[in-house]
Amino acid sequence: FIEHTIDIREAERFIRLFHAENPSAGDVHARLREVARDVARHGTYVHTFEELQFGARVAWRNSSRCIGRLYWRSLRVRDRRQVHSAEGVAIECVAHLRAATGDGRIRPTVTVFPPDTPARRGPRVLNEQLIRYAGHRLRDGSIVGDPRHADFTTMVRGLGWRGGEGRFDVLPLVIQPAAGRPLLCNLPGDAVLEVPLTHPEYPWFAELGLRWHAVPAISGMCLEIGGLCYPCAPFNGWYMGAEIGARNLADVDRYDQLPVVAERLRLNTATDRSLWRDHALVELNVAVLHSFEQAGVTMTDHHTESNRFLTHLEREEKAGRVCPADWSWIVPPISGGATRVFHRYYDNPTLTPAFVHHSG
Ligand code: HEM
Ligand code: NRG
Repeated sequence: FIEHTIDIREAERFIRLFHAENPSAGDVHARLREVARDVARHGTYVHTFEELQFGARVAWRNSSRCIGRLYWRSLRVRDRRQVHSAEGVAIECVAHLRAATGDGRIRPTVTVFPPDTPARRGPRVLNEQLIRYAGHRLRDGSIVGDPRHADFTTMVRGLGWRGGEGRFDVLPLVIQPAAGRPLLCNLPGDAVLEVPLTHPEYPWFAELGLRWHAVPAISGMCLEIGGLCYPCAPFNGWYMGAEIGARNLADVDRYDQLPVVAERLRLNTATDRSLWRDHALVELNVAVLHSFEQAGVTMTDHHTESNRFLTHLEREEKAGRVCPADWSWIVPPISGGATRVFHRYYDNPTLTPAFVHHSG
């Protein structure tokens, strides 16, 4: 269990950061002594709610791939560190989705489950996001649905899932408790808000039968705060339209809809130089933004988000902090050069607290 004993220097650094940014939080030296004692005795320590909330918010602030960080201070933190059982985790993930979706006015939210400790590992959600569409592999090798999740779909079928065969079937949650078998849990329909896609000018667009879920809720990363690792800390904000319109529905290895849209638009797909892909991309993205707007579901566009991000950078600099940013993730996947975030470089040091991808 040595590997789960936390690094006291990481703990100290975090406690000092918390007190530096929260001067009213009390005596830093007393807290440092307490933490050092707990780590010496138990190999771990317990965050106060205020430390946890601050740690989660700063983990968002430090997410160098995220263009949406302007509102990092408003992240809602649901403290569920007492919930260990797979059933309990399932119930709280569903409650997270209901609370975060809020009829379409999406609230950035994170739910924090128990950390890994020397005595016991924390539970995990094996899904990459709480809401994802199945990719059904047919006998001829083709895939119906989202090819990105074909392996995961095969895996949950192996665990006994008897799901549909459609293009947009929501996958069940797979929860791995500290000990014992994984639990499968179908998400109740009212916890999964979806938006059918229509286009403001082309009535035929609805016939494509495209849709997407309202809430991106990443569950495949752990939250690292002060040397502690919370392996299950699903978080969500809202979508930027291009994530759906320029990637999920457009990528050749995802829903690959550009040829379909281009054909309906009667574009010349015989030559790359007609820019049929580019034209189809714009109409698909218009449809995504229009449909979410009509459905009253929070969504941002890449121009607005690019400007907000530069406001965020300025604020961070004024506060005397470096804001880490990864150009290749920050620049949107369409019209990069038409957004201001394209035209500069960024510092990108690795900072903690942080959200980190599970390493298997
Ligand atoms: C990545 C936007 C909220 C943490 C991203 C990406 C976008 C984005 C466009 C790149 C995704 C991609 O290319 O696949 C937004 C917007 C938000 C938001 C519009 C609205 C509020 C949040 C919140 C958190 C967060 C609440 C955490 C508390 C992250 C992280 C990544 C990321 C960790 C990198 C994910 C990865 O490595 O796969 N965000 N975000 N974001 N965001 Fe945000
Ligand atoms: N591109 C992914 C989601 C990645 C994170 N994006 C956000 N996060 N907007 C997709 O599902 O398309 N967020 O927390 O809001």
